[in-house]
Amino acid sequence: MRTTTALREQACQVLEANWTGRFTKPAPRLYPHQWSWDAAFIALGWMHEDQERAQQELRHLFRAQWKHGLVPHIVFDRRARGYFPGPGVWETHRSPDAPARIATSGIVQPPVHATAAWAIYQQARDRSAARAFLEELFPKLAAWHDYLFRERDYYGEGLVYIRHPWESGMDNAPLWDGIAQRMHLNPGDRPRYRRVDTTLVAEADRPTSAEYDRYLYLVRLFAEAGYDEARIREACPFLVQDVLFNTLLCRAEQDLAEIAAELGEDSEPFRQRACRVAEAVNRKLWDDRRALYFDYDLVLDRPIWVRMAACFTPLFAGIPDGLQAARLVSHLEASGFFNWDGSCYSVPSYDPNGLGFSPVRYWRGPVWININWLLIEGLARYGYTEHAAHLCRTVRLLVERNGFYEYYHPYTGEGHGSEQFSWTAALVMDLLARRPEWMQWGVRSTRRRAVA
Ligand code: 9WN
Repeated sequence: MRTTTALREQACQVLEANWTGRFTKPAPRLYPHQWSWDAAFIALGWMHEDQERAQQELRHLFRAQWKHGLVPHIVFDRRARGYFPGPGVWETHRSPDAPARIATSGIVQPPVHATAAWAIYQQARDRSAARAFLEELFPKLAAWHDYLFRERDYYGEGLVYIRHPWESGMDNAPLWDGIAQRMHLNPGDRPRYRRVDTTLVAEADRPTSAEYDRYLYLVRLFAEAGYDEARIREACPFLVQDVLFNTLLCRAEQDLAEIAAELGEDSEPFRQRACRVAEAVNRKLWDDRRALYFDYDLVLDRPIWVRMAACFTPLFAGIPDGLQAARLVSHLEASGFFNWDGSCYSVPSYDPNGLGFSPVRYWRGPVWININWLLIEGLARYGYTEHAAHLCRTVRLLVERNGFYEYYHPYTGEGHGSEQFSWTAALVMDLLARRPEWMQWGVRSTRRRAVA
């Protein structure tokens, strides 16, 4: 057993090692640029250690914001090499909205940024610097959310859509299998490329080549459409209203309302938008019979009945009412996602009984710390403190025994993907700082045994 101080220091060393002087890389070699939702999670760790770096993380990302508000999922670092697909594949110069001097991708990731900015402000020791930071970021965050509602909630339902699996952050989740199968690629549609990821980590951990073909097919479609959202909407075979994305947007709108109020701005429009998203998630994505939230495929006009850990995350934004929350928690316990008895490190990314579950392949089963962090906060929000504490202890066990990996085997706890993964370290730092009693090694669950 390590002391809390030792664990915190080790986590901090991971962030320090991945700090480039301008932003923090998600991982030393596999991800050498800046990623959008990683930046927000990483800032949640830095804020306990170095307020300036937490602020710098988000500032660096928003410097690459497109003119119409889009925050790109990758901001490329000119000095870094060794990631595919790089700027030459994205061809963002085809869009009049892309920044002229900064190379970026042309898709987005879940909007966790207002949530991170508000948390940084609340934790800040240097209040005046934090206020200046909030004032600077507020219009950019508002423009980012405006872009999402304007371009991605085209039908005015209160739900935004994603147009690429990478936009969900859960790249090869079984959620997308049905859509991938519908994307019949002719020989001429299959882009020629050489992957780098499988030279850096085990091939068995990563998405397959067939999945990559489709990721790149979509990127080419976007580039050829000049990143024009109307043209993309017409042609794109992948248009999904995702539970996790909309949940994080709902929470981000709540946090943007807090920021607006703190700055003396009108917070009402943000509160109203948060309520609209919550209502729409409950109206369209909640399945009352199955007691779970499901993604919605806009192309086929039907739900995607695939059970991911992300299907439980509306708890994080306070979207379910008390009864729905109780049913969600019962479902979590009954389904194999959550185990009091230690038979599985909770919570795996995908249903352990689901078709195609894999304990090692990326978003098809392994435990990811960011999803667990969202569930911990969501369960705590509704008063399920024993459940939240149980997850905190399993997170601690995973990193203590195996290190700060990108993801973990749910049965052995073995680390997979990249080592020295930044958001794993950052979110452990956050839990150690804000949930110290739950992160205590050896504190037994008042209900049943923690993972042993
Ligand atoms: C593609 C950086 C990113 C995370 C994503 C994760 C993975 C990229 C990749 O790494 O995606 O965006 O190359 O596999 O799935 O959630 O933001 O850590």
